[in-house]
Amino acid sequence: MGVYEVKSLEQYFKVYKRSVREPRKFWSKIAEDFVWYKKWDQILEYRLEEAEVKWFVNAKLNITKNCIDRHLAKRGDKTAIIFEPNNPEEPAQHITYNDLYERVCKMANVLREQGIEKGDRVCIYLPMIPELAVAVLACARIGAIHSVVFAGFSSKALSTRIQDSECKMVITSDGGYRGNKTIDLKGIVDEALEDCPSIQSVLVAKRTNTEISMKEGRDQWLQPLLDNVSNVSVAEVMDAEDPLFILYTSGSTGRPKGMLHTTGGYMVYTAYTFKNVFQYEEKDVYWCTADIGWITGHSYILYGPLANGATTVMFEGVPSYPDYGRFWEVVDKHKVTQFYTAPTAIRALAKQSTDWVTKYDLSSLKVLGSVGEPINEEAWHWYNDHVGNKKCPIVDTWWQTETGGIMLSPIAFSTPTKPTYATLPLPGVQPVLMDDKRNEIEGNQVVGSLCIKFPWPAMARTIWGDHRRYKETYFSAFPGKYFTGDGALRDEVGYYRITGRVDDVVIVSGHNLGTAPIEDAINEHPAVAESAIVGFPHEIKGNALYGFIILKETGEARNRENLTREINQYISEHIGPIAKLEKLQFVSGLPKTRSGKIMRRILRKIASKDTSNLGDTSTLLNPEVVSEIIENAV
Ligand code: 6R9
Repeated sequence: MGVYEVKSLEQYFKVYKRSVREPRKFWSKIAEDFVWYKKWDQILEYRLEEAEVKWFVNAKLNITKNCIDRHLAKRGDKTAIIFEPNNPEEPAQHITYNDLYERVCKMANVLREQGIEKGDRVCIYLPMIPELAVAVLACARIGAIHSVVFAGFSSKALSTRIQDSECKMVITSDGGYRGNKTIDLKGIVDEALEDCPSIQSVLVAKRTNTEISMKEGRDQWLQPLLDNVSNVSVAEVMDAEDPLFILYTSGSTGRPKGMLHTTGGYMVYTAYTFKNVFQYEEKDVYWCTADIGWITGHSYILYGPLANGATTVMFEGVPSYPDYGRFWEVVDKHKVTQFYTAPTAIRALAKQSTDWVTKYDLSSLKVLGSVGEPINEEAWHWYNDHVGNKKCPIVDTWWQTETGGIMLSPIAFSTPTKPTYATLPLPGVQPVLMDDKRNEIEGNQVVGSLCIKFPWPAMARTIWGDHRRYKETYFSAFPGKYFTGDGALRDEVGYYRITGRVDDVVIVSGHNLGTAPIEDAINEHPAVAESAIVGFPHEIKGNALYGFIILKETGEARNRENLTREINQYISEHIGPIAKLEKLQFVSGLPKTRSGKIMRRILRKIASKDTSNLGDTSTLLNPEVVSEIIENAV
């Protein structure tokens, strides 16, 4: 990957141009740096109209050879994974590349012994403990397709996902810790499996020592099986296009989509983007706070960092336990150099006193990252000022489960950052903005629907079992292009800013209003902690705006009428009077997905007084706020 490492803005532009002019040569050069059993016959074959893409055609490899084995000679004793437990009193574990090799080989042997073969689907429903990383990599080693389901999902959500991909096995644990809660994971699995005939066996890791029931002939404790297998295991020879994993996206409507990622392109892309965006160096300690149940964890806790021989932190807990200083305590303790988290976490922490931050020594930090949703200006500055001490570039990384890896982002130390902007496409990524008539919008200072017009190696290849849906969802709105579902603006120098999902645009009296900038304006009011704006039908204006607003504790005591007036004043000043709120409701929380995305679909229904069919709210992080919001709706 050394060839196209970016170390300055000038170099970025050079590398980027090359990647567009000769994408095949560009990616083949990068791919040279990996271990292949056999190299490709062709770099790329594609027909985007048909949603068909192949990278590194006929190449053979195993991704775990690249993430583990090849590091052993030079980095065998280097820490691959630092496991930081939920409870700060419990010692952290430093798992070296040698340890990881042994643990993955053993796990791979257990899976084989249990009858798992190449191509079989294995559902992994585990908390953020080392067994999760090991299970994922063990599947990859033997060519089984892992389907990790976030261990905060309900039994219903779990069984839907197991059924959809007809998994043969579930790997779970007796329980999981999350802050001061203990979650009965095995109980949830038992309930889910009442409805999953494809499952033949369940392996159970021990974490909480919770009393659980084991079903005879189906369930087994993992540890005794591991104790009885060899610590070497031959890696399966995989085709570059063999499936590596399925990951379900939270999709706001309809059935969850099982995005399928394949092996070769995904490996090359996640490794290259990790190295460049975060500028990882050999002695660095990198920490991404996501859960491995999300794409961010797949690509940037495990595969990308490990392919680079990095030290990656795996954190079991939550930012608020045992107190709001936990993130910073962990940064200090492990001397974290790159820290990658989500705006929702930043906003929650920014609500607390900065004493939680200043209490710890954060001087090890070099790069800060953001992912998952647009980062509002206020959160960006808080992150920059208080965490980065104005010395760490913030890489605002825009990408999706479907894209497999980061697409738009500053490259640390090269790309000048700009608050709320994901800035420029990474090398190899060709974004375009499209108008409603399906024309590409040229030039700068424009807004449109964000599409990608050329394939990149980590793109999802299909939706498991439903290629037609894949094609319809992503390749039909703008034929021949991948449609992201997001809107974006391109500023005067060509920087991109994601304005939110395209369906978050509300047309009020004929004006297109993105809800994100309005929320930004509102969030600048000192009494406001967070807000969500949706449209609802209005007799005269077509649509009007409904604001759901969470106040900071200090704001609670203030006169609500004055606040309403002031907030509208802020909107007027920042966006214009057209964007004023028709209705405003103060709420204690917003319905969010487990990955921290506001479920606007639900808010839209409430705002439209159509609460008859809210869909499945059980997978929300906080389903209880929904009834509170409905009760007090205006
Ligand atoms: C990686 C991940 C994808 C959607 C995406 C967009 C939003 C993610 C963002 C961002 C603005 C960023 N999103 N990163 N919006 N700025 N830096 O989050 O994948 O869970 O599939 O979500 O998240 O709307 O389309 P996923």
